[in-house]
Amino acid sequence: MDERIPAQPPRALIAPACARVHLAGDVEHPAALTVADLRALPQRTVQARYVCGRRGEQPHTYTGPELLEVLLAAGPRFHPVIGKDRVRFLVVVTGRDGHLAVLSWGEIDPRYSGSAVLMATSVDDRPLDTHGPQLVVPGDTAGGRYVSQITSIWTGPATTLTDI
Ligand SMILES: Nc1nc2c(c(=O)[nH]1)N[C@H]1C(S)=C(S)[C@@H](COP(=O)(O)O)O[C@H]1N2
Ligand SMILES: [Mo]
Repeated sequence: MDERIPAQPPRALIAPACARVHLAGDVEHPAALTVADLRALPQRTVQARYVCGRRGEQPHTYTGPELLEVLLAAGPRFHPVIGKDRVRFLVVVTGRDGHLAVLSWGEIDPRYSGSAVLMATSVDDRPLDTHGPQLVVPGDTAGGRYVSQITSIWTGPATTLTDI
C-alpha cells in the first residue's frame, strides 16, 4: 500500500457537517444550537404555503419546534413583574447568505396574536441538519420571512427615541 496516501476512515465514522444557530441578545443563556438540539424540543408538523416570486406557490410540510419554545429556553430577560414588557421584544432571524427578517414577540406568543412560527428541522421529511433550520411563518403570504439556513437569532427589546 502507498504510505503517502492516507487511509480514508469508513464513511460512517465521518461526522456529518452540522450547522449551528447562534442564539443571542437580551437572554440568560446564549447558545449555539444544532438541528439535533432543536429536535430535542417538542416537535410540531404544519403544512404551509408561500408565494415565491420566481417559482409561484410553494406548499411544503414542515416539522420542528416552535420558535417561541426555542427563545423561552434561552431565558429572555423580560421584566420580572411587568408582563407586557415582552411585547417590546424583537426577534431578528438571519440566514447564511445574510438575508434577515424581523418578527416581534407579540406575533409568536399565544397570549397576543400567537400564530405558531416554527424552526423547521425538516422540510417534506428532508432533514435540515447540514443546511440549518428554516423559519416557517404560516400566516405570511410572501416567502420573505421563511428564512432558510438560519445562522443566528437575536432577541431583545426595541427602544424608543426617548431611550436613545
Ligand atoms: N437564507 C435565505 N432565505 C430565504 C431567502 C433568501 O434570500 N435567503 N429568500 C426568501 C424568499 S423572498 C422566498 S420567496 C423563499 C424562496 O425560497 P425557495 O426558492 O426555496 O422556494 O425563501 C425565503 N428565504
Ligand atoms: Mo420571495
